[in-house]
Amino acid sequence: MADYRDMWKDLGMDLETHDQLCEVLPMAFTDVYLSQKNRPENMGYYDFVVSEIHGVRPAELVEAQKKGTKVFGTFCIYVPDEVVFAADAIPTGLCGGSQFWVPGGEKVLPTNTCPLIKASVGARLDKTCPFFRIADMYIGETTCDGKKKAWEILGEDVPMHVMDLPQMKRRKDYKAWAEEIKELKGTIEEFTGNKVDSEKLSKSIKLINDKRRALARLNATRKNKNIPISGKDSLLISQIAFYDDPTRFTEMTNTLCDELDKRVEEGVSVFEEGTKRILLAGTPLAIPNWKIHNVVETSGGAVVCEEMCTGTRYFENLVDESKDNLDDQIDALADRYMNINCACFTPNEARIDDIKRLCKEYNVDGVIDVNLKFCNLYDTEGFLVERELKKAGIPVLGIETDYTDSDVQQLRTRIGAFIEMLEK
Ligand code: BJ8
Repeated sequence: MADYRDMWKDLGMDLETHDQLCEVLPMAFTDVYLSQKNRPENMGYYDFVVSEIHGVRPAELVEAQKKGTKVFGTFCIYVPDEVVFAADAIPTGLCGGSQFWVPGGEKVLPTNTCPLIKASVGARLDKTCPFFRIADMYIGETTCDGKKKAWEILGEDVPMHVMDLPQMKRRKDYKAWAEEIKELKGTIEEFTGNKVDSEKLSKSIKLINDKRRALARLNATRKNKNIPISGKDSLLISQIAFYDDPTRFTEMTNTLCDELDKRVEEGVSVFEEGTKRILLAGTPLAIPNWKIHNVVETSGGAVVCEEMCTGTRYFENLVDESKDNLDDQIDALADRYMNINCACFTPNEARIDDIKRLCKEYNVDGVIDVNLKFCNLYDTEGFLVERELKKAGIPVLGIETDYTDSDVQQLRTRIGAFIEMLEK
């Protein structure tokens, strides 16, 4: 990575501790990613973004701030980026996916909190992630109890706006979410001093839809018999989508898709014929959490789809682009976002329908239902997911994991046995 120490210092980061993180990340990346064979050439862009993960994009955000642009940090895919961009501000995803940050979170949170929350809080309080330092305001949401309480702690350290996400999907809940989006718009307008009008919102709806289209195109290539890209690489792209500049990201992803389409035409696969096709369902995998993909793809399986927030929940369904006034556009945003099926909703049968549909679309041999330790929502919903998949004749394995490496061997044994069972 180039030298960004001055920027990190100006951001008030703990440089000494941050150096430790900078030492381990490239090793993990080399082991998991660069060791893969026959990767698409255009993965070079994403490799570069990761190699400069705490440099290039943070530097762009800092530059934008110098010109008066505000940066908003987000933690959940229900938060509409469109509204932030429409106020000439920049959103950036902040979910923490590294064990490195977990102890910092545990200083203020109960140990039995999910690692995603602990890492996110630790990254801020320990001052070891530039993105967490750069964001002028955080946008939280009331999805799970752990997050709700974490916002109160983070809110003592950084301006925080919390969106009240309904937990049912009745008509009145859609209306309530539209009201929350309006309130968010008001907060952002006040904080940035910029007005959101329907023209700007229309542009940002198109901007984010284009990103979704590119991701959908990428994922469509994974439906083929010959799989032109590994699950690991696809996951990396999803993770980068959360914080990269959307215009550039869309362009680079479409360029990659051109290469993947060509691979499909030529029958190129990164996996051997007969490799079992696995769908991962469950809790999100924030960067640099590549553990399960790595275990699956080094145990004779191919991850072909993620029914996750770092997967289909992020890019499926577009916002209606035909609306031309603010009220209708906000309703269209509410409609699209309320169609995401997170386990924080009840009832949530639509998520099970999604998984079954995805299994068909991606021609899946088996599902691994992944739960981040201490996520009660997905853990509990896992019972219904697994029961319904079994009923539908789809083999399923439920696993629980965290961000440590302590369970890798055990996961290898269980996932290896599952894949072997699929082969019989
Ligand atoms: S839409 S999955 S990003 S809430 S894993 S913090 S739910 S205890 S991340 Fe999530 Fe939005 Fe839902 Fe997606 Fe809580 Fe569970 Fe932790 Fe979670």
